[in-house]
Amino acid sequence: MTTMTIAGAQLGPTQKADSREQVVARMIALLEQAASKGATLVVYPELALTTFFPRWYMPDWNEVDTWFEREMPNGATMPLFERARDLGVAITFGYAELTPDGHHFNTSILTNRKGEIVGKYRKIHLPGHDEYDPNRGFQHLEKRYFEPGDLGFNVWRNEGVIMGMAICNDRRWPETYRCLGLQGVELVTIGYNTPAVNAEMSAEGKEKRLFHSELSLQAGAYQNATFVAGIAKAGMEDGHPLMGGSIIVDPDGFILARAETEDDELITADCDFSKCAFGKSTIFDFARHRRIEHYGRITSQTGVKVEV
Ligand code: CDT
Repeated sequence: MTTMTIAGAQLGPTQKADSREQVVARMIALLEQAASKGATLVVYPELALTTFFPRWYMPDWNEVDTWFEREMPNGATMPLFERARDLGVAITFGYAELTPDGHHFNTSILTNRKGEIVGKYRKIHLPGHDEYDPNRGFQHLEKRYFEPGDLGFNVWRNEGVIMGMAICNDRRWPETYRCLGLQGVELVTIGYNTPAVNAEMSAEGKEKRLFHSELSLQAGAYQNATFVAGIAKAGMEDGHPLMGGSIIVDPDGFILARAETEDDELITADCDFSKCAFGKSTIFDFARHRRIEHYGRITSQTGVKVEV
């Protein structure tokens, strides 16, 4: 199969008091809308089942763990998996994962059209900080609540398409897309929760943040000749604004679909995956043009070293 209608299910805000069951009902409504438009894959945001809880400082880990899922699917999400299977729609969504041996990850799963999980990704680029920071306008405690992902950047051949996942801040790092591009990726799905303002720089607002998001998603798509779906959780959540701006991008970097609201909103794009071949066999034919003998610093050095 080389063509597929992809749906991005942007979610509006989810408040602290909202239950998983309430959110799953909204996700199912978007899934049904997607199926009625012929979509066979629905992409949901990062931490889709809850409010973006890393904005809250919690000293008590028993409280922290209430935001995590111990198994997937579970009682709350089973109706989503079952409806997706009945409609024949693959899904991908993010959630906070607590493993049986006590590890905490910011995770995303991918299913096939039978509702079976075929892929899992654990967020590698965790932004923010790990202790309460009184100098910030609000907290972003991902480094406190999650460990860096331990699964690497992988791809799966799912429903005839080579798919890879990344989560939110990963979309700003070219290494993310290139690790997937080197495995022939044709669709990268990326859920996100991006505050509409910068906690450390009050002058940076939504317009610039939306630009940076689009810039990153479009560049990642073009430079790796892949489709990219970047799908937001948006709107005023617990009194804190999250930007929307969900988009689906083609392998030339053009935006095929864009969300207009900061609410639950479905966007769709008809994706012809044969379009990935041109870039992959010409300007971004990695085998012919990459010069890995000069890229050693990428993996041997983390921070900047000025030596001149
Ligand atoms: N969820 C997530 O990764 N959000 C970040 C915000 C960065 S500001 C600490 C993002 O890159 O959108």
